[in-house]
Amino acid sequence: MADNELFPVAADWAKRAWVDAGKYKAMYEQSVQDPSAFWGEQGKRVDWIKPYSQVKDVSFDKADLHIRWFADGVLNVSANCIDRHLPKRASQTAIIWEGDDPSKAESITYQQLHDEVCRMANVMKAKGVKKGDRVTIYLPMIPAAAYAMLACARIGAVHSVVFGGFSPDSLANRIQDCDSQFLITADEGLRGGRGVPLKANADAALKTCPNVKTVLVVKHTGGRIEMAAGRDVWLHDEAAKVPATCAPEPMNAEDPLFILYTSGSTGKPKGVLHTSGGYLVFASMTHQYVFDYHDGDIYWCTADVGWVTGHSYILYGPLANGATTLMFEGVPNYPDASRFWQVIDKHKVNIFYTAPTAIRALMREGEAPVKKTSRASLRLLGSVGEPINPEAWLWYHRVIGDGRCPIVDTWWQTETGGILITPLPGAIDQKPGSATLPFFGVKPELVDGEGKVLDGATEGNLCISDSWPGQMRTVYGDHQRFIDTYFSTFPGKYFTGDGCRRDADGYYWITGRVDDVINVSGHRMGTAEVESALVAHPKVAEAAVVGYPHNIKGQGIYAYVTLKTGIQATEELRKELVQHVRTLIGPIASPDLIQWAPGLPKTRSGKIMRRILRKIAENEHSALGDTSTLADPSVVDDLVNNRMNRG
Ligand code: 6R9
Repeated sequence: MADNELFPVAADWAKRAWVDAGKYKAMYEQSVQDPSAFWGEQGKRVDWIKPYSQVKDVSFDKADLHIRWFADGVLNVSANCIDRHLPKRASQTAIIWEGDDPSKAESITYQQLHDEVCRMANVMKAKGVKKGDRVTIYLPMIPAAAYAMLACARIGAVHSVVFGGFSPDSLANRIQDCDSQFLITADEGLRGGRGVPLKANADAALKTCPNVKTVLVVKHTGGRIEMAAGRDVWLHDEAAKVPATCAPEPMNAEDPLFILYTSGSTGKPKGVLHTSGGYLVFASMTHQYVFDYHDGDIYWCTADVGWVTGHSYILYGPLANGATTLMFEGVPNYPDASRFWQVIDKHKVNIFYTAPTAIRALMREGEAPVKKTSRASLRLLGSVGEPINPEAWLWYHRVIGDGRCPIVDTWWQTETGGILITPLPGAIDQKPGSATLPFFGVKPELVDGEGKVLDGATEGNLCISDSWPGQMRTVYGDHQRFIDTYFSTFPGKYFTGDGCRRDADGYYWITGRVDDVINVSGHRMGTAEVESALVAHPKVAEAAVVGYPHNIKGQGIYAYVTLKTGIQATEELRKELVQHVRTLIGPIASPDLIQWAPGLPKTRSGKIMRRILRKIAENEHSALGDTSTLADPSVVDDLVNNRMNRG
């Protein structure tokens, strides 16, 4: 794709949008020249119980690392997402819920949201949950998930949402890591017409979580489940006993709001910790400007609340802005490949935000399922989670948006809390495949392997050289790991783990992870996690996992497995290993391909040379590079000759 293929901002967009090109330049300049003045002003977009007098207090120096924003301010996030809208919006729809079953939908007004959140908050209080306690949420995409998160925010409890697709083991690890004693789950989830046994999974997880005292269960499908006496209670029973008002707890700006676990290149998933004030200011501001959100717009983000995109752009950003946000329980291809577009017509969606993997999967179905819908309400399209290939971008633009809607390709991470690099639709010309330019206050830098900052058109490791209010504050329970992971590779800078190219126009093109993290359908997966699941199988001696290009998922999971001596490599065992990984981590971690490896390429000091394994998986045998430093170069020939056909 030529760097100069431009989709310029349309004249009507420049006129109606919050920000046009001139304003972007002026605001961006101010935001990086004088961040304290800029954010001091922007911080006023949320309501403070006690206004802040300090704005930015940050050091990226690893000897004195600290990140504080609005540090002496006091606020409550749930009051900002609900109560302050009530005078004007009590009867406006806050959440449109669209069920997996197309005949099921609900509209929840801001008043109803208030009442439901207060009841759930009161139930939690009655069960002993206090400010600062961690609460784990393992729910499907139903309104109760939003109530649960906001109820935590209301009473100052710290939520940790665990994606409903994770296994009992993954759930248990996350409960143990933050020692949460309160779990909110549902009888079952529903996706594509099939039940997801959430309560049964939770029961299995809790076998190793003796500290969990209470499980609050939401009745959703009505499926049969076990209720443990003395531990498990139904939400509807408990909610009937408490009032529908609950005073919001005054919280310091730097009090934790939530923990969200995410995969890194090594070790167990990290508990990314976000705090209250800066996070909310950043989520709400980015939601308004990036999606050019105006009063009355119907906004739909298709993510799951189990991921950061669901936190910032289904819940906190939109609700802080008094928006109508759509929450979808189902999947793009159920009952058929037209579902997304039908939902858009049904609810007159104006702004639609999804992931490249969904676009590519739907693109494969052709234009017919799209063209039988009108999509006339659509004004803006968004993309998130992984690089969007220009072909998918152009299809999204031409077929879904009928050539009429700008596309915001938003680059960000769980760690960043909100969008950092993106076009603003009224200000920045788009190029298919580029996340374009930084948001206000964001200073990207590309550095080489030695940490030297590279200028002009170039390619390197993407770092951010100064803080923004939505930045994560620590890894829960392990501040040293926070420093080591993000601030040690390139001292004085936040290292994103992504590679990136900058073109002659200063546009950023994310090229993917440069560490051992792979991105499968927009979900982050640490190769180390999949490897440790594989080697936990009694027949496996050793395993190495890498990503490879996959047409729909972006990256697929390619596993090299060495079996223990005397174990037969059979098709059956291959299936067993896939199932084993699904059981230990969850379906998103299923290896797509498993290659039997009599040996793995290792250095003489015993390190697996992943670079070589990656090249073999990518089918780039000619680019294997120097293999002479390997302890046994002949293993490479075997791996190349027996490479799996990735189809
Ligand atoms: C929001 C989210 C973060 C990683 C990130 C990068 C990739 C996300 C992207 C993108 C290219 C985009 N990523 N958005 N790559 N273009 N627009 O996805 O958070 O789950 O933490 O993943 O996803 O590699 O480092 P998270």
